[in-house]
Amino acid sequence: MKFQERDQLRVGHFSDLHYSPGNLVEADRCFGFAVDDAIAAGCDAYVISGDSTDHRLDAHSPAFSGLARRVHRLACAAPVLMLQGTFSHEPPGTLDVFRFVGGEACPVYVADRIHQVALSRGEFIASHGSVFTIEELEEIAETHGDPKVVFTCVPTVNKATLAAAVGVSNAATAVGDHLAAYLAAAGAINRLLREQGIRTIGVSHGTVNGCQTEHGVPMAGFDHEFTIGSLFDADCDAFMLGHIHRAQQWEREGRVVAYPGSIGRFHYGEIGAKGYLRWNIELGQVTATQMETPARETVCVDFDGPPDMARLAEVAAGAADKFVRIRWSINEEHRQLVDRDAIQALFRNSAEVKIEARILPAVRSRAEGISRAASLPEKLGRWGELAGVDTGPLVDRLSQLQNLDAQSIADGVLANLADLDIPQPVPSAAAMQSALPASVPPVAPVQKSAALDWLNDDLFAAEAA
Ligand SMILES: [Mn+2]
Repeated sequence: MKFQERDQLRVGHFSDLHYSPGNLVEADRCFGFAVDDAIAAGCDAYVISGDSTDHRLDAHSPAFSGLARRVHRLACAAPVLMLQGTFSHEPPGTLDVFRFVGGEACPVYVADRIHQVALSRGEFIASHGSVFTIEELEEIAETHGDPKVVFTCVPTVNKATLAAAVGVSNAATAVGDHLAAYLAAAGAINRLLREQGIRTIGVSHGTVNGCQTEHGVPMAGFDHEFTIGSLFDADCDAFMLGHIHRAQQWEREGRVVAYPGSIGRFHYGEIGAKGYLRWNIELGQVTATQMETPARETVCVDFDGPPDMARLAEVAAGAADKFVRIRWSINEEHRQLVDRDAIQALFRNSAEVKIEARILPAVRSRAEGISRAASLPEKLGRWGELAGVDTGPLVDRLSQLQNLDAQSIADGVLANLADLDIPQPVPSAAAMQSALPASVPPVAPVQKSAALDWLNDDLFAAEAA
């Protein structure tokens, strides 16, 4: 058999294919490339670690048949193991039909419960319980020959089922506790297998505490499925993970835990290369090499304010055939300043231009702290501070309004006007020319009295701005 011819075991590991009508072009270009590449490399087995589909798919959708065609192609070359992923992406039962997609040469095995499964002479033999018993392993050795690899499968855990068993408040952390206990139990069997020279592979779909998402966000918390420690406790040579769309791996004593990341780039702003993992599994010396897929290239430009057209022109020059997302935030009253058609024209050579404008509603904040001022003059003073207005003269007049009657105020104003020595009204230039002799010197233009500004100015101009 193929397995016995060489010491190393080569596995092609794909994950998070997210086939759907919307993702079909990207998913199929990338998965198609990966399948061809892995087959050309001559892998001994293939693993798809969850989220093969993006959501519930109709049987007649091109996305579903496209996925089936690729999986069938893999199964014509070597045995395939498909793991159940996130239920919202891959509703339970979605993978059932893939059991019939196996090639003439090799089966497709669907792992949708927590258990172990041996691959022996091209055939998958599952454990009855969650781990193999010694008796089961002996029986496999007798009837099928020594397994070349034993998989420990941990598909997505149904938290609702777990919540029913351990209570809602404990369910989040209980997932991690239960899985850690299971992985430790599987570790005992895996150590036995490794002693006999049998390769062991873990396959799961979930979040490792401390991993990093495709957006560069570290996942840290107590409600994640795994810790790196619990995964290494399973004592598998290789632990193949799905769920997180960014490729990353951890190594300990020649054993490796790794996410290949999603097969393609399904969202804007994802960092890191996309691909599948080519595993080379030798006892005590495991490597997982990322083989890059031709994922689409995205360009993201963000502006805090209206978009800078010069900068956009620069970006557009290097964005031919790329997927471009342009975002800006702009005040409501300035939203019309942005010429969307001009932006579309700049990026006419790009594969896609996605424009996301965030319109900031005009918020008129009231004078901060004004409510804490005790008296009206103090409130006026605070308003003046915030609005940059000298409130001195206003405070005087406020005091007059508060303390004097209307007649006294009017008398005071008139007395002030008399003191100011205001010139008489000036006749028009035409009237002056006809009525006066040519020798009369021109009258200087009247300066408006500074003291009268407060009567004419808009006192609330600053507030309304
Ligand atoms: Mn996914």
